[in-house]
Amino acid sequence: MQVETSSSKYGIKHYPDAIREWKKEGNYFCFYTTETILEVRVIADKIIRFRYAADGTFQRDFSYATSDTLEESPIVFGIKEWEETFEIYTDALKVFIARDNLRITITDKDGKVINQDEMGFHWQHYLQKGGKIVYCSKLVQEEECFYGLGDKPTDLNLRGKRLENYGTDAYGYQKDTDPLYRNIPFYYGLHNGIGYGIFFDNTFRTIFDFGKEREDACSFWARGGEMNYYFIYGPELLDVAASYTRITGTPELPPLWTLGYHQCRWSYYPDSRVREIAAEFRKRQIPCDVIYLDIDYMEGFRCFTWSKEYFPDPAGLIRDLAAQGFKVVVIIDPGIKVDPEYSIYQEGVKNNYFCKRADGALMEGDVWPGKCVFPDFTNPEVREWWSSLFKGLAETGVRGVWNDMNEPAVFEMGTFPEDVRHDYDGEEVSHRKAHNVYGHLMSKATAAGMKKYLLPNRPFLITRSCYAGAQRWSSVWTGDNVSSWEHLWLASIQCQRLAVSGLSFAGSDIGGFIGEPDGELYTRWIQLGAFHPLMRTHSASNETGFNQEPWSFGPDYEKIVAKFISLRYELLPYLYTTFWQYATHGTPMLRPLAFVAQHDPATHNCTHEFMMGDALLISHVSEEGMKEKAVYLPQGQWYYFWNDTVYHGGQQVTVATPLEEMPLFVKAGAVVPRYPVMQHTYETPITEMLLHVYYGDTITQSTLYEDAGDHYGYKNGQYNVINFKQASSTEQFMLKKKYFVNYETTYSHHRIILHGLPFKAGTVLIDGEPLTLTAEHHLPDGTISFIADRGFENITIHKA
Ligand code: MIG
Repeated sequence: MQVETSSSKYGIKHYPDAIREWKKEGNYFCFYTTETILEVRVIADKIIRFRYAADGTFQRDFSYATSDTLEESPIVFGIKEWEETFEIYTDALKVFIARDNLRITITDKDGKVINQDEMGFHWQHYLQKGGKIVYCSKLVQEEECFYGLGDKPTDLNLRGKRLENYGTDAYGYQKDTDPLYRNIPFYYGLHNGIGYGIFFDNTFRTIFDFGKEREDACSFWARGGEMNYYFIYGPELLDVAASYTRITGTPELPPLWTLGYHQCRWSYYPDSRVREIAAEFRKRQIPCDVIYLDIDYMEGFRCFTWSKEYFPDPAGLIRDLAAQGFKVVVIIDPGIKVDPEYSIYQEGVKNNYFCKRADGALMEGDVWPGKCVFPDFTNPEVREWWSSLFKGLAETGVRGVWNDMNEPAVFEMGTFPEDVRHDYDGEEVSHRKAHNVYGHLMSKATAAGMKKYLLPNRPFLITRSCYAGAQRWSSVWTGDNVSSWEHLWLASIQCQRLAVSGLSFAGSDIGGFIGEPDGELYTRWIQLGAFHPLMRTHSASNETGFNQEPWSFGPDYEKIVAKFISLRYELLPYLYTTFWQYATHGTPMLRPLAFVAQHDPATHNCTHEFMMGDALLISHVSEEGMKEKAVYLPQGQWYYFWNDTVYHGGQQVTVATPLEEMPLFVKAGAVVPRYPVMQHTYETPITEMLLHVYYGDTITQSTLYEDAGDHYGYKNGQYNVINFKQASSTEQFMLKKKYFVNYETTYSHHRIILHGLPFKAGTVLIDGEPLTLTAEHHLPDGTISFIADRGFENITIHKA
């Protein structure tokens, strides 16, 4: 019997009744009620997947989010039958399923509640549109905080908010605008020190309510499709993040140059202007690796063409730029101009590659080129074709592609009407189901093409819209933001949130896309951007003629901007190592404070501070005229980056914030690898790898990963992983190194720069060999600097 409880404009809600039968097959269990079936799949001891067939029939089990390499590998699991419940257990979890109504309670091994259904799964007929709306509601636990959901421009903790996913071209969005460009139906809960995650793998419009409608309920639903979610247990939030990334996939390593500085504008043209910009960087000695070409490089905005007037010789331009150390990234939109003379349009029409309306007419809409049609990227054959179109760009020398407008955005209509048909890999669905994966699959096909034609080089892709899992092939940016202080603050939150939503490789348009920043705002934004995985200045300045380059605000600002871009380049080995951790373990590169110290409630609502990697804590300045800033430091000891003052964590400290500094701290004990300053990656071979070692009196591990920075040798083992362990005391400094090395570096030695030694240094022993420190080893800033062979294994310094 289905129970009627509430009715709304959507109709009666249906709830499952009692379990009548169950079965076990391999690692999954099915529970049958009168109409509803629940499938519980044990993916790993901390990952459980729940699927509900509302009226007895499961839909095709198919996902654009999950990684092909996801293995279902539970070690220990089983089932127990209790009077009122079934209990499925693993090594880490107990899942109780109520016999009466299918409601779920998940506890840890000791019976502590992690997550519990309120009404649990229920559904209703979508009277206006057909199909079903599928819901799941959970109880909000005591003091529970919620995180995740991709690019939402709102406070980090989502408690009390309702948000939805339906990719939208949100030009000039503001705080709390929703939805934005990306669709990431994944959130975290944190209560009583326990962290978990829920990934609702459903591509229809999804809505999440974190105790807004009813304070004690957290619910999520979709306007179609199946209730299908992965429950992921931590208890550490960072482990939840890693497991989520295991489900939805990790990226390959990007080419090192993509971690350099990117300069973009709508638009740099003609070619002479691009050359000027490049020359300006080198003349002013401001490092830069990448220049972007926005839509004006094309002939009448036709994708895969070059304007004969503005770019008569693109290969020549790109070759000359390459000689100066620049890579070129070009934009490609989904809209294909309706033009019977245009080969891409012809091919697409001939082969039926473009999206159609329900009545069979082509889906036409206006975008930059005028009237356009749009490839159906949900069709695998169309993806193949699209990938093949990148051959020309790759041969011309283009090293990266920028996918825009793929929410999809259409002038006037906003996006496609819901009746548009999509192949959806053979399923034939309406736009309601395909909307949230349109840009996702466009970027997937683009990345596949670029990868194929750029081999042996690694490709680079940046996309505006995507669904969960796009980190496997793309980076993202936060879209059309505004030159305002509030937006600087939002950029920080959005990039942190993207990082914990699987998309670490993200950045904002530095300085703001819409409007004109002043020198102070631009400088503060560069400071933040220097610690974002993707560092790109971009602006819509072609309308106003305004310039947004590092030198646009006068020499005083330029000097500081150059200092931070240079620092970014010095930190490249650290950034690259952090990327490697993300690519191999799924650990987010940016870590909100709550993810670093979840047992400390003072971190739970912290929005303006985060860690980049294991060692650096950033608390950027996002207020005009700020002279000092209060920063909360988690437990432990922290060095102030600019002067090595040591602070004790677990408290708020205040530091001065002159424009040339931003609050930046290094975790005591850490080893931070640095390169000498370069104007672009591979400018000259690295002859010395600097190791900045921060004395600490607890045992601390640090890592340095290195490989060729391009190509795929690392997949055949050509890389080095060097682990440092500092185990110092108040009497003795001790650094040990353990390594796997299989890649020949260009440098033969390290320069050790030791910060904060609390005692007078006696003799240094490098693998037992004594080194007597002289005045020249003691630098004016208080550090001790000396050289050690690349192969050193331990360094000891006794108190004098
Ligand atoms: O409707 O290509 O977000 O970065 O410069 C505007 C022009 C289209 C929006 C992107 C922006 C890009 C711009 N595009």
